Amino acid sequence: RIITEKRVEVAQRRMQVSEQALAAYPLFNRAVNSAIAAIRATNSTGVIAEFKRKSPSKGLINGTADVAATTSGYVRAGAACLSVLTDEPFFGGTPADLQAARAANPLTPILRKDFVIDAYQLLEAKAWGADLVLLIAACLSADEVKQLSRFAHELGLEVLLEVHDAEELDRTLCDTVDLVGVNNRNLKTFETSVETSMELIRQIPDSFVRVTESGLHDAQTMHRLRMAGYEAFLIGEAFMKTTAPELALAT
Ligand code: IGP
Repeated sequence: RIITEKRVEVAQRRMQVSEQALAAYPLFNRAVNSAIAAIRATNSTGVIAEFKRKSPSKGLINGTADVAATTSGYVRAGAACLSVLTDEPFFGGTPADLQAARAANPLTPILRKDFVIDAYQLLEAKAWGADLVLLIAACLSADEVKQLSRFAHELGLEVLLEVHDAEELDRTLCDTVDLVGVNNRNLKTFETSVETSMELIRQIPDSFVRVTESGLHDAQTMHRLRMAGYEAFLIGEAFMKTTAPELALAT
């Protein structure tokens, strides 16, 4: 259902803004900030801190947080990388959120968090100031992952491939992705279990930056995941549900 709606959404935006117009955006030719480099830097926390107003599983998480203040607070507190939702129907995100996060954090890598199904969205990501994009194995064929990740690389963007299980990993992992994220959230029940990450780590070569995603909220669990091989931790709700998300990572 999400994919069908995305196709309509992308077709509509493409009619308003052509590929040529995106390529003329001032940020389109900027040098990107490498998420791999930021995550692997000495002293990196490995935290990928997410700006997310609402979600299908939790409903409204935070309706008042300001994207520039929140993301720059994350960075001051040591986030290695930012993730900004641009999906409006399900997550309440907008292209303007990504652009505001970019303007507020010139040196930090930013992930465009959306359901990418079309190369046009990669041009948008570049034009809006993203440094990396998410490809979700559950939404894409192996060929699509390969083609989209190749095109992302041509644009200078890094690629985070998201998987939920061994089947998705076997089917879609290819050497044109840079980071591999294991989503602890079961998309059917919306429940999270870090055991998903613990089980799949063995099957992801350490040449990829291995990321554990969703349901993370305590240092002890993160330590366990780091010992298992995870270099990065994608965290949204635990920060956004507080009254001052810009301070949440520091505390
Ligand atoms: C963050 P959490 O439980 O900390 O808010 O999770 C992130 O992993 C989650 O927002 C997410 C997501 C996605 C959202 C993971 N994959 C794909 C939208 C689409």
